Amino acid sequence: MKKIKVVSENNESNLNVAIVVSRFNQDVTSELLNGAVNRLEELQVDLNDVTVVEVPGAVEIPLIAKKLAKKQHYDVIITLGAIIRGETSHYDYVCEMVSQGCQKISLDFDIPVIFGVLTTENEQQAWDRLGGAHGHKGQDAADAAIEMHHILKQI
Ligand code: INI
Repeated sequence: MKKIKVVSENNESNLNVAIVVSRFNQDVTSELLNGAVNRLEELQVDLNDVTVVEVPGAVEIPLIAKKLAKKQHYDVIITLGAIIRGETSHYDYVCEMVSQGCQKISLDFDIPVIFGVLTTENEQQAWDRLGGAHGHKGQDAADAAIEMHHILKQI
């Protein structure tokens, strides 16, 4: 059995990263962004090679991710957002649109589109995933981006 070994050089210079972050529930999404950017920096990604695009809400993420993918300039795209359930079924539509949209772009354009969009029942569950009991999903998104980049380079 041959196993693909993921080698991280711990120096990710020349890695072009695009981050699409939504403003809806902005307290949460700014913390996602901080976590992702700090982690990229820790991994030696040159922040001059990181482009951040803000959009109004999670529904708007896929179109911008698609435009960025089409440029063929970025190695990975990280999407960040916070969808928090309200009293109506709107939550379900938003979740479906953004998740399916991101997956489609990844497969259509052969580029990792990391899904750092929180989908939670309430705001507390979101904070629990931003340095609380469930780690930090912004950092996790950055880690997943780097790992996917290395896997793709090796297959
Ligand atoms: N957008 C979010 O990013 N999170 C939410 O929780 C949310 N809710 O609950 O409504 C939300 N709605 C806005 C949506 O993403 C679009 O911006 C809007 O529908 C305009 O297209």
